[in-house]
Amino acid sequence: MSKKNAEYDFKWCPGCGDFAVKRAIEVAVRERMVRTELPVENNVVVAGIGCSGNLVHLLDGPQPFGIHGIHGRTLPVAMGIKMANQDLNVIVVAGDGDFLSIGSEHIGPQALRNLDVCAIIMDNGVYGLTKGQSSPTTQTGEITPTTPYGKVEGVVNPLHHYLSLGVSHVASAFSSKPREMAKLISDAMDYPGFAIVHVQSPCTTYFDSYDTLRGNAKKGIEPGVFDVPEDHDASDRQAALSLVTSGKIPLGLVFQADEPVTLGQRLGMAYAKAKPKGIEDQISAFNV
Ligand SMILES: Cc1ncc(C[n+]2csc(CCOP(=O)(O)OP(=O)(O)O)c2C)c(N)n1
Ligand code: SF4
Ligand SMILES: [Mg+2]
Repeated sequence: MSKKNAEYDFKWCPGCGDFAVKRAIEVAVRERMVRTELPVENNVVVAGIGCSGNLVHLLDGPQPFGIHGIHGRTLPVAMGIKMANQDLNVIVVAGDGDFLSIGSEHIGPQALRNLDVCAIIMDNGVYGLTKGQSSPTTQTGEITPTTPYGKVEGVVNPLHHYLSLGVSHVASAFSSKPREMAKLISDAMDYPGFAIVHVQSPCTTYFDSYDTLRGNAKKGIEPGVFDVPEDHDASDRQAALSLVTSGKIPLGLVFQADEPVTLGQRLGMAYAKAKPKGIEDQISAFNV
């Protein structure tokens, strides 16, 4: 993607929504670097496996740290990084398959811990990298290589899922609105706690959903997204739940818990209560 960083080169298809997500993250990271005067090395990108995972190669020029790790395991890796150094700005990037299918078991525990990371999920309703299989956000009945007679399962509503699991900060974005997305990502990075920005990021090759999201008057298709109303109270979980079950996808800040206590703070409080043991006590703890 970058002439300046040829060694990080990779390919996305023309029109892939992930281009806009990459740009929005770059804008948000650059803005944060200027505002906080922290170097690029203060940022770590933890990527899942998928077309979306290529976002680990972020900026032209100096790069943030990056781990292109294991499919579905971005959150455990991010937790390890955060445990080693609370001061790092950890950005998780993953696809709908990576985060909501194989990786879904990690969302609830990290919500309960309030792991202080910003997760950006690129939802294209499909497994893009492996050539178009159905994902948790593929519509029921959709024909894909793994569902030749139509998908038989129901569909995950990601925003509802995050709210139900107790994620502290939930925002929703669309790759056709990169400026708004950059602001939502910037706010999510600043938020002290588990923040998810769920992005509608269409796959132009296997499941082009631009028309269903943006709408297409010529084809008689209504937009599938709407802006979060200005009077929406993002601290109200019930209001957030109503918003995400309206039948269309809200774009903007959906929910934000007030005064969150992060995992780092919780551990700090627990450590303060710990009574350090001498070496003899530690060894005798292993005696049977
Ligand atoms: C443990 C494991 N299982 C399965 C795979 C194969 N695999 C690679 S990417 C992927 C799905 C990617 O879909 P998604 O996360 O939605 O990313 P996208 O390519 O759509 O951005 C799968 C199943 C893998 N690499 N590792
Ligand atoms: S296959 Fe889909 S998700 Fe992957 S790069 Fe192409 S358009 Fe993007
Ligand atoms: Mg996908």
